[in-house]
Amino acid sequence: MAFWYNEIFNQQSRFGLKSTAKLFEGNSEFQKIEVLDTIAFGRVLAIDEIFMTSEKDEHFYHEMLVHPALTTAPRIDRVLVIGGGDGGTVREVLSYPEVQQVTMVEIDPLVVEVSQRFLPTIGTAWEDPRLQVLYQNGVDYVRDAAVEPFDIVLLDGSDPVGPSTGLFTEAFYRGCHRLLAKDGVFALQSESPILQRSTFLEIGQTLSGIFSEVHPYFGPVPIYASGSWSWTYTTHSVDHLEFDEQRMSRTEQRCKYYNRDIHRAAFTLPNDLKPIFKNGKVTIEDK
Ligand code: SPD
Repeated sequence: MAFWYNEIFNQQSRFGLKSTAKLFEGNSEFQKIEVLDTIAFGRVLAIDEIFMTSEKDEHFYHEMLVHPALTTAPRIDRVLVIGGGDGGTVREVLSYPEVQQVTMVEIDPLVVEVSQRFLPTIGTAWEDPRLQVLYQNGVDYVRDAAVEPFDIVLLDGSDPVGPSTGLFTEAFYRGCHRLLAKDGVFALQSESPILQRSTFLEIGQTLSGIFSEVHPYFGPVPIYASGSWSWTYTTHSVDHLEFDEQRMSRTEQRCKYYNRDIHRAAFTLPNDLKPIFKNGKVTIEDK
């Protein structure tokens, strides 16, 4: 018997998916993990009753998190991914032959185990020898790891509740900055610019105290609150609109959503954000 599975957001809105089966439900030491079979989006991963990813819309989120940074950074040899336990982000990163090493730091082994079992079309790069998966809290890793700098740091976490709360703090962003090469790019998911506007703005404001340039960008993720999502690209020196032509032309041929026109359009600011994000600087008077 089909049933509705709802994500209730801040007790203010809800998004429901008609589901035909619950394929998995379990609790790790950190969170509740579920996999549903849904009519509209195929298999869906939910954590603490928040939609994380689905077979049919995951490409919007993963392509947009990864490719703006990887098509523009001067070097992409070493990449750090914090979170991303479903495997979609590292799959996109490892599509670049230039990438030599990817370190993925995921707090919850059960997310990876469940994703490998139930979402094999999302995590298709688990066996890539360039990938190292560490099960550790990302906050501790970026504070303590004694490693060579990374060319790219990507944050693929959940909303700022439960184990992800620490991923929205200045201390965490400073840790990412510590591990990033001087001419590197840090890109992160930065919540809905509509329903989580104050979180989205706070992320930009905090990053602007650490990095020289902060550029939010936007796109659809149909199963997330409001469907309208943001990511933020932050750097000291990289031009976010200047492509490595070879990387871009290969990437836009293989992606379902991302291409150079989407890239440019995604960084276009709506009128109400123009006074806040000017030339990579952030000025917030009223959230
Ligand atoms: N509102 C949900 C935000 C989740 C962002 N990360 C999802 C993980 C996909 N790899």
